[in-house]
Amino acid sequence: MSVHDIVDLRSDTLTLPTPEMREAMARAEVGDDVWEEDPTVKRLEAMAAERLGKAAGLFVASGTMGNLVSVVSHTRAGQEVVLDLDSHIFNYEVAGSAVIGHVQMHPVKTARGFLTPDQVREALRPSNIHLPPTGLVCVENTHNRHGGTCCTPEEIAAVAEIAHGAGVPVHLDGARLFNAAVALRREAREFARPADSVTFCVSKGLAAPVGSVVCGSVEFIARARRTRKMVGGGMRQAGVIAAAGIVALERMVDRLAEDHANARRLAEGLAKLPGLAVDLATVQTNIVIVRVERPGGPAASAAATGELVAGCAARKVKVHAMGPAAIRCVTHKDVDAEDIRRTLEAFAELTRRW
Ligand code: TLP
Repeated sequence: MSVHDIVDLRSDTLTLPTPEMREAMARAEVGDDVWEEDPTVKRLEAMAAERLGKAAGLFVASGTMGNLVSVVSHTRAGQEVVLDLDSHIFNYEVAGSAVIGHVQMHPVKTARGFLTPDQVREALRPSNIHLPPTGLVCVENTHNRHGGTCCTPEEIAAVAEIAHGAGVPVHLDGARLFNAAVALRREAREFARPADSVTFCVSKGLAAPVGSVVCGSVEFIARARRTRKMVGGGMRQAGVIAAAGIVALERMVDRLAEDHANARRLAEGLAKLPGLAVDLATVQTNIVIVRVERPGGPAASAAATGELVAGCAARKVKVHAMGPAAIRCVTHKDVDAEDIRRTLEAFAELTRRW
């Protein structure tokens, strides 16, 4: 029997805080963090920086805020940011970097969500009076829209070498960096080493209710702290939420392997059903993207996608439509093996007569 009434696979952001997190939150020692006097926030920042091998950390409200603060702190108005076409920063951050930072995005189409060194070399602008100077290169790991794919520390290093050779810094959107670390059995700091700044989220698979941490050099984090204040992210007794982030880092990283195993089981089951396609090579972590390929062309597939999402919801399984003919399922600590079985059963029932 599943312990969950509803199986919610829409995102790992839906994870609920653990009892230990609630306890830590209730007991957290706090102060005013804008005055840099919250000991719990400082502890989370120091712990995060240490895990990522950086000199300093900055607690921010969300992954979006971490990326915004990083982009704005690295660049000046009129510069260009080179990044993958499917990246979260380009697609899902409400053009914040353009609105607040006055930078232009230079998106590049990639195969697995990761820029190659050659693509970076090609995208960097030469010095020419007509051109916007390149101010930053961004990398995303794991990659959300490509289905939780991971790149290796060596791949990030190869890209950073080109960027740094041109005097351009690198930001890593590591919202799910610990998923990549667990999947590839590498240390988080290995991925962080080539990057000048890294954002990771405690609010996704690590199950804290709120927050992300930006890590980088002392000088960069001082700038980022000012930018965070500018965007309204200076929080006061934020130790109440940072306390859960500490538990997330201490206790929730290793268990991500369970989420990956559940995602794999789900992906393999879905791939066998009629009219559904899953590229199993992309299922490296906790995200499964299912393409709906119903005979009758794109319109039939789009209609079938809506029917599947609604049909799953009617069976108490929540999944997320991603684009016109794809569904995203994300595993996390509030989804167990029995929930995966229920999900496969729902999809099997709905596709039986396809
Ligand atoms: N992604 C969310 C949605 O915004 C799509 C999700 O449910 O997956 N970088 C990456 C790679 C992300 O996937 C996300 C969140 C963020 C940044 C932003 O983090 P938040 O939601 O904390 O602002």
